[in-house]
Amino acid sequence: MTSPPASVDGFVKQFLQNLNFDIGVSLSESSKNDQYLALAGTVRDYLMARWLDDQRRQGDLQAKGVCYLSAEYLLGRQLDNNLLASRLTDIASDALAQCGIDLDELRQLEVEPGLGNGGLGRLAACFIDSLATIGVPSIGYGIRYEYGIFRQTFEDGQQVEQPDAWLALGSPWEFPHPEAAQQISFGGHTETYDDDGVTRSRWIPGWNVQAVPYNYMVPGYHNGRVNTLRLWSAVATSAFDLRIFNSGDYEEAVRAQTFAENISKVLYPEDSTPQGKELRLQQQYFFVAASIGDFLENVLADGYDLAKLPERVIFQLNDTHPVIAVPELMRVLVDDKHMEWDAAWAITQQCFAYTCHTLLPEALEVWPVDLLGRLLPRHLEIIYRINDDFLEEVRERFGDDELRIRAMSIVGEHPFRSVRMAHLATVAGSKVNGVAELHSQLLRDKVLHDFDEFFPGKFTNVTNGVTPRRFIRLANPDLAGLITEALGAGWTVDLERLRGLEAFAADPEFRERFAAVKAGNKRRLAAVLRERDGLDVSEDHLLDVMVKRLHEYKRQMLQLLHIVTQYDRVVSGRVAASDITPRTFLFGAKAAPGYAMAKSIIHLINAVGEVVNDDPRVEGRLKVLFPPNYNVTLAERVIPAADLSEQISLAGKEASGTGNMKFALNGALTIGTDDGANVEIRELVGDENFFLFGMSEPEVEAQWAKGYRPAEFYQADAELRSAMDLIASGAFSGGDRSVFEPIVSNLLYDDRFMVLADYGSYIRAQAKVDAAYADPDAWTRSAILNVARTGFFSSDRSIRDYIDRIWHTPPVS
Ligand code: 26Q
Repeated sequence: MTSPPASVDGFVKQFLQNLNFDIGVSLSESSKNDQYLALAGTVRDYLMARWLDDQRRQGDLQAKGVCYLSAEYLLGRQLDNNLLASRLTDIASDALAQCGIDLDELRQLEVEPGLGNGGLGRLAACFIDSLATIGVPSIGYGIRYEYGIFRQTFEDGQQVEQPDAWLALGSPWEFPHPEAAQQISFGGHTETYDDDGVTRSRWIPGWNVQAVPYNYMVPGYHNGRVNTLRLWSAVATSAFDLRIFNSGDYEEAVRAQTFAENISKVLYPEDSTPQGKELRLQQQYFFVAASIGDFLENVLADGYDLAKLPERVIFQLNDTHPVIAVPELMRVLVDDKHMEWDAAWAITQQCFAYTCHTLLPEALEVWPVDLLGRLLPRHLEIIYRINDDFLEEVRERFGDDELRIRAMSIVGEHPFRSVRMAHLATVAGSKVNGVAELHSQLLRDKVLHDFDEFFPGKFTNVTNGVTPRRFIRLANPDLAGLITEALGAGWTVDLERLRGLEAFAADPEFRERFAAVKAGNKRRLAAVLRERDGLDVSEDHLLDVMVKRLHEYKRQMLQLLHIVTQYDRVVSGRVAASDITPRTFLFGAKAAPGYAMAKSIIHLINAVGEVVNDDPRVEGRLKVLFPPNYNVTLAERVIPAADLSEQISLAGKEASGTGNMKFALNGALTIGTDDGANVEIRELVGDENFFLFGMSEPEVEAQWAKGYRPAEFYQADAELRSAMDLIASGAFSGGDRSVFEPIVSNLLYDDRFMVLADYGSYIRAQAKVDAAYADPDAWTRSAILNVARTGFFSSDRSIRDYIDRIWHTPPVS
């Protein structure tokens, strides 16, 4: 295996060869996209030898490894990351320059693979980066959606969704392996049969599809390691449509093909309140059955003794989306491999672990049994048996406490009989973890309390993290340079070393340079937004950023009420425009297409922006910017430029958050509630470097207990009343009071997420922000301390916690 030499001349040669022989064009005739594809091919070729080495090594070693099962991977652009990991950035840049090509221009051509919705999908992407960097034997398994998360545009301020055809211009980072396809079955019925005196069950499926794996390289950072991400794509089985074809029904044959290929067609853009759609369950089973089959047949050596499976693998379940893997492994062991039920169950329980990412009851996945029984009849039987055995044990322990038994059952009865996937995952998993300390505690105390009592020691915490490669090195090269100058190299893979920056916070010259980096990042962002969206960022404003999915619990409305309050203060004459701290409020958020309230809030943010930005009375001191289609690529520009990070969910609702970590690590100060990982951020950076506001989780509970009437908060606070009345008056909807009436009524009479209850505290905290920003040097000092003290949030640390607390899969060298 030749590996192209890591020299500029070698790179030029390989690049031109790729351009000529893989893309089929000469340099002078090539388009920018041709050049991008050839460049990607060159980087790929360079990584190839290491990749093959690693696959061989992991095969030879037979060490225990991780199969990370996730329905989403929100990867972001690949080129830059792969250049960085393989130390090729400068070489590639020089080589392209020799060919008269600007690397930066080619970077912009890559369409990011947006195969995820938000935090959970991005976490999976950070984790596979850390797994490769630490050197843990591992495979990421998922779905190769043909269309990722929709592209968002605005028409008259309202969200419009466009398909994300991310594969249209070529996909240089993937390697299809049709020869390694798995056949995946659905439907049909089950039967029992006599096998030499033993009664066994078998599944007679109704239809099949093929799962074709596409491999992606996951290079470790500067360690010569390359792991694999294996994403499955659905195609019709030839046997299936051949039969119909032979019957002479050509149209039906084509329809059958479309039906099969629909399975991996599109990512579901909901990230809570799952709709229980059949196609979604098909996707879930499709990818986990293919992954388990692939692992058992292709990763394990032939004839491997499955009784020892727990010594070789842990399947990590990224939320409940892959939980149907539990009955699938049982089916394979019991029906196909003829293992005894109890032995198979003991193995299965050791081979799975479950990560929960939510606290919202409506986000807990359930599948109606009639749907499950139709699509996966054998799996439903297996789930029933697991549940019977489990409830039997519960009875033995707690007696006939019917209420408790009903509460713990894997099969629920209301509003219709359905399988509770979180219960199945909890019963099956060797460990169950939440994603931040507070979240894990609330899981144990509330959501899964009975299970914690029943399975002592099963529950644990692994606080989320983010990869410093993408979110510091790539996104913030100037800060990375400054850190390296101060601390030397090495911090990228040992992020606790950032502590060393604490000493520099007292150094005026360092502070000046740090502030200059921030200013440079704002300039860079301004250039991007001008070019991308025609937006104007005032570089001398405080840049106040809220970027995340649009959800009522995340409370974009609270920030909007702050903006409207500031605006109202000026136009009502309560405050002189010249006394307002100049701020740019930057939003980025996609709403699930079926989530009407979320879409309406997007509309209102845009509407407020239209009015506030153009009102001369504001003297340009308040700007609301909402670039559409917030994604990983834009995040990499926005986060390093931010001064203030908005993490303002109602306490007890945000499981962790990971954007909060990215901002702190890039030197933004946080205004936030005591929720998710904010709690840990504040503990680390110190109260004086964090703007805390709002009720704590116990205070929220107490407020509910004594009865929450949001209208009372409205009545009691003149500024709140005035801001709400302004929205209700039609001031942001051309005088039409009906447009935003549902938002206003919802806040006044329902307000599930207690926006009005936290408003006063939020406004006071924002005043403290303004006061603090008035002393730029002190602000910078706080920002430096945020960077210095948040090295804990590297996803490398998260992965080490998973290894110690859950997986027990040491890195291999
Ligand atoms: C499930 C069934 C059907 C359709 C969609 C879904 C679905 C898809 C995605 C449900 C949930 C999600 C994503 C959830 C998510 O992103 N949760 C976030 O996970 C982050 C990583 O742990 C946390 O930091 C966030 O707090 C949490 O909201």
